[in-house]
Amino acid sequence: MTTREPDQALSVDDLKEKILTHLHVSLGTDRNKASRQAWWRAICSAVNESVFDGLRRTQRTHYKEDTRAVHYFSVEYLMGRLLSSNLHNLGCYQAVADAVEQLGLNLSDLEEQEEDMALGNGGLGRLAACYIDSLATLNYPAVGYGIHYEHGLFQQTFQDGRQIERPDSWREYGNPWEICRPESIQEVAVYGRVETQHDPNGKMTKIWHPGRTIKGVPWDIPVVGYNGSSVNVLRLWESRASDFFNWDVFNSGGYIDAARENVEAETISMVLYPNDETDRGKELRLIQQYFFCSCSLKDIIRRYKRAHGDDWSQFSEQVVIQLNDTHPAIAIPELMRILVDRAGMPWEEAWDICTDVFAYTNHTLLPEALETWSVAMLSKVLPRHMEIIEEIDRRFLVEEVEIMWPGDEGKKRELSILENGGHPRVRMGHLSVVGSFKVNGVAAVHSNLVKTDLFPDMVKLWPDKFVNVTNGVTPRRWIKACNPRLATFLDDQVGDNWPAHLEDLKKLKAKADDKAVQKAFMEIKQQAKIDLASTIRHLTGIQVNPKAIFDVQIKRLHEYKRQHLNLLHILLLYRRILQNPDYDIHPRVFIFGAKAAPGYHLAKEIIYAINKVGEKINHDRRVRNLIKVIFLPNYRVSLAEKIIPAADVSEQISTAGKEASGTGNMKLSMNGALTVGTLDGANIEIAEEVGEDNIAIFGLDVDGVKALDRDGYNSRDYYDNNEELKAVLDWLEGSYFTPSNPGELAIIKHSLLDHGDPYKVLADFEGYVAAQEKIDGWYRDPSVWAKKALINIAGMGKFSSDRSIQDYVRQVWKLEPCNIADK
Ligand code: 26Q
Repeated sequence: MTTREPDQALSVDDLKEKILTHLHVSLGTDRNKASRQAWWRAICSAVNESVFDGLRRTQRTHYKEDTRAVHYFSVEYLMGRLLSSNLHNLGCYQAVADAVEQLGLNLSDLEEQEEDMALGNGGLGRLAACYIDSLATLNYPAVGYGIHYEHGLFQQTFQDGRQIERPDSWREYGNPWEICRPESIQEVAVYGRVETQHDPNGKMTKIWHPGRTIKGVPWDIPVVGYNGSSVNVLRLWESRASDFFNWDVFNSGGYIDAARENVEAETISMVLYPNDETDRGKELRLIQQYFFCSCSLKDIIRRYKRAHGDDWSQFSEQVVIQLNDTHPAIAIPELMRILVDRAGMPWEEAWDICTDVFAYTNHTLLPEALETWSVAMLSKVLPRHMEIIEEIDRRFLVEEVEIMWPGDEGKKRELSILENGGHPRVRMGHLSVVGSFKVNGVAAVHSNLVKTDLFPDMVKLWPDKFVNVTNGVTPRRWIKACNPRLATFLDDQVGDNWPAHLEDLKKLKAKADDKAVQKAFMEIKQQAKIDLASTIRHLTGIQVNPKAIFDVQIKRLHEYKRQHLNLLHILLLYRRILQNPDYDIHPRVFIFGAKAAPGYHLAKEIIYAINKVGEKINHDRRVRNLIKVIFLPNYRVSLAEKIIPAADVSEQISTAGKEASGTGNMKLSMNGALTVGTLDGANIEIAEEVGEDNIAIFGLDVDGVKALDRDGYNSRDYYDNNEELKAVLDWLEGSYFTPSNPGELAIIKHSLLDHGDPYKVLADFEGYVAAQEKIDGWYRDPSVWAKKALINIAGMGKFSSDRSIQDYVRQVWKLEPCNIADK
């Protein structure tokens, strides 16, 4: 399996031999008794021969050439499974599949042995994973930095329709993809106090006497680029008790205390926070963020010093750090601390370096999601950083704000990094904007709102700082690996360069009218739906009709994403079917996948409601199988890979202005699903690419939402004026869906009528129903449908994460690609 010259790749026989050898020498077992788990591991070990060699050559080349590199800082990476994607990127998927088959096994079956690496919540974490794939594919020197959580995002099951969370232990029995690097351990300090000293010249120095130190142990996960040239690394830090630690206290009380503190140190990287309101502002989360930022910065500086010694003058030419939201923003004062306190650099010089190194991506406008930390807590956990943040703020207000708006105290209050009040807080978004040379949103509309609504005055100070980089997804995982039939079809239609040049898909547009092409596409979709139907049967016991429209909403559960709008439409169809035995629609299967944050009560009630309504509908013979409702448990990357190829309809129905971009919208459209969507996030750009005849847009746009907010929105008006809407909302209140607990679903009605319907569900209901009717009409003519689906695929070139990465490189990172040497 050489990664460079696929034509000289190992033969199937060689692969068989390698797999068997690893079964023997790495797993210590034999083909007669090997478990599937052992076979899977043997395959991984065989693949790793190429992966690790590519990693070595890449690191050697980057070191020799002393290249500028991007360092992607993210508290989340949703990598999913790695075997299939590594095999595809190495160009040896088919050869390994053949080898495995000759060994009497099936590669797809064995892939199911792999636990998802679910070190993230949703879009932001999956975006990081797509971006490191593209960076390696495009040969850009890059390192992903993050946290080596012991437990990833919770696993979800349903009990009587309610979400139950269980721990996720993705590496309980070891993970073949990661390499521990004890030679690169870092020490990180927290707590303690700051001492101010003055030297004889009157120069003030600050000495932080930490309360505790923690060890950061790096685990490297190789990231294989498509076509296997670069193999970059994802470096994740695990916390351990420091070696400095006082184990040798001989009295027993001290020993027990020492053991307890060790446990606390190891808690830091124990679990991923599930994006929960109730977790905001938690001390452990702050320590997690600081822990990985400090380890990563020290790692970057160690590597820099190896080439440049104590000469800092080239640092910002060699290093750029991308902050994936504000979660790693504490890296800004940490770099200042290292430069000023440790390297003895004057403040101004250190600040110039910082503001040449950091760039910040914003992923949300929702006020409740904007991170702030209490000054009290920051002062306790990171006393020196709190002082540095205050100094950054002081200088910012004097040197920038006062110059632009002299004497304007209101402006200072609005722009200050510190939010003053009884309990002052640090606004991490403000800190990130002040400390970065570029700030970007993740879709055109979102980037504009970042400028107009979130940081309007920062834009006046630094108009060129704000840019847009529309999100993208890797077509390797999201078409080639997850939908092999479609991939082969695309190879035939547009040539096989599309995985690395997704714009090639536009050649498909000219063929969208071709009946034979349409038929081939519809057969591929049909096969994928048959596969998914069997997965659904397996996971839920429910039989669905693969000829029905597969209507998919897969994403985290949140009111702004409006899964309950989808539910209201389902209820409307159910009611129409019951009221009119001749009611005619094409059969539809509504498929949901979503986890709710454990402390988000209403989100969990929406899951419960969908499950209860589904139970009723799925068992009601009067429905004549016209509609089915399926909520697949434990939505995650590997389940998305099974659902997306089978989707006919993609639900992207967030309130306009709330979904920064969305990325599932792109994955679904790439796989030939038609979008029912609002003019929000990247939906707007998808609509531009595919044309308005090929997407079902409905509802308020951003200005419409703002106008309602301005003029006063009364959801009751919609309830009173739409008889069907009223009927379905009232239906939720009774005992129809929850006979043993009447009124259990009323909370949804109340949130929409009595609590102001903050996400304008009722305002968009009528438009949504009309859009769904349009979809139903289109589906009735397979040729009309196939043409629209093909035009969707043809229009997805823009949404490759390769294009996003090129946008970052040109607008922000200024990197050069680096070819990897053969030796
Ligand atoms: C914050 C505080 C405490 C605990 C957790 C968090 C937390 C964790 C994760 C806050 C936010 C997140 C994740 C946000 C996210 O996934 N945003 C999505 O980012 C995608 C990639 O840009 C966009 O496509 C989505 O629109 C956006 O919602």
